[in-house]
Amino acid sequence: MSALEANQKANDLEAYWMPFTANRQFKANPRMVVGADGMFFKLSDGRDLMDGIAGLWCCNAGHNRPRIVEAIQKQAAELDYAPAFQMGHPKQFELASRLARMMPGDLNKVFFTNSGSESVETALKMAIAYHRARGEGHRTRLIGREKGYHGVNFGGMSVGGMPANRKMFGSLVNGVDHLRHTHGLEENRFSRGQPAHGAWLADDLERLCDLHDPSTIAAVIVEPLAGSAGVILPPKGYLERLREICDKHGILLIFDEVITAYGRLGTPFAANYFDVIPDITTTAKALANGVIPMGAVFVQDKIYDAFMQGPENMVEFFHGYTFSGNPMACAAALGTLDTYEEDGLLTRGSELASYWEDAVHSLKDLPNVIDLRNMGLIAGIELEGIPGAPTKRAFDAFLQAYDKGLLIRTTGDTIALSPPLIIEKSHIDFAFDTIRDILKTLD
Ligand code: PXG
Repeated sequence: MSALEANQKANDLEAYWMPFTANRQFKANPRMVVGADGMFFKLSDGRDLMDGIAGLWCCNAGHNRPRIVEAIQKQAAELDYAPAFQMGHPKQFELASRLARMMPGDLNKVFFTNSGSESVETALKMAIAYHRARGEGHRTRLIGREKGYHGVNFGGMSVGGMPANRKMFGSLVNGVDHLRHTHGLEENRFSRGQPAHGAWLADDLERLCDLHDPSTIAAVIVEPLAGSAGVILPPKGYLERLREICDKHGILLIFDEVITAYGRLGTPFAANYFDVIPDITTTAKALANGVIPMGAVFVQDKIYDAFMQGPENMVEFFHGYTFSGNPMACAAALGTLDTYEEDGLLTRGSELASYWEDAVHSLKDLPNVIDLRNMGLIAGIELEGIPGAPTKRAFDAFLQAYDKGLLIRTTGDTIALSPPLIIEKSHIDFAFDTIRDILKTLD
């Protein structure tokens, strides 16, 4: 192969099957990122693109942060990999201890994964195995929620409630049921922050307990605030009520905090924000600032303790990944936590939240805006879909924003924003001025 041919092959877009992407549309008109710094991506055409979504809800400290870059460089030269099973390295233990100290309640034990999807599978397996270890092997049923997103592996897809993510993949995991979602209650439209109405929707868990008998239910998994389905907030009192019902029936409550953990709501975790403590919390994304794939599952001491039975030479939990707690990811996460701490990022969202909220709700009277939702540094801008062409209006807004130098995310006909937590007021102004301009003229 000549150098020219090799170069052409390297630049060929055909071989790569892109995830969650309209491949043919993209390849006809690619949008290529070649660099990033702070709040901005650098595009292959030389333009800057303001990152309105922290990569994909993961670069909470912004891009190219020196602490993280240094930590990774140093780690690569010192210890590239350590076997994950029956061997350890100091940074795993340091990171787990530090994370456990950050978590509220008894969520003191930490299991490492490489993604949100893996964190979810880990949590679901822990829940079922926990009950079995305590002699309640009849508790195998898993309860998710309509419109929930818990990643793309079989367990997470099954407890998830996004029809497009499920329909192609057969009968999924059996023994799963779903709570009703909390979206679209007429009386909650244009709520600032947490909506007032809908705590009663948590009573749906009682309905499922009546139907299946609570003794068959291992766990309920919900996102405290659902991101992927279009920024759906929990009504006031809803999560508290879920916690109560789970306690009443001996069911574990899992919070999937893959997007809410590490400062997104202006508190370290959503559990802090809502003051509701789950039995298990799944995280990933911003744990290592999106720089290296990493996830962490937090469990209450009682869960870990239930596994620590039997002969001490036996593996207690037959689960784990080759890259669980790998040195590079741990180094990146430690550098990330240093950065969060030094810049006060885990609570910065609360300082900016009211400015952000005003900016979101300034869009209220624009054409096709049917709801606005905000919490911490998250916004959902729901547009009226074009009849017969769902998702088109929001995706057109995405393309126009890209042309104007702003990266947004759309799901269905909702625009979602979740910027790096280093965002300044001037960036917020730019983002909402840009979106306002677009919405004024969008078809
Ligand atoms: N749980 C939740 C709550 C998530 O939001 C996952 C699990 C899966 O994580 P991984 O790391 O396996 O992708 C997620 C992922 C979006 C968007 O724009 C959201 C996610 C991923 C990509 C885009 O809404 N969430």
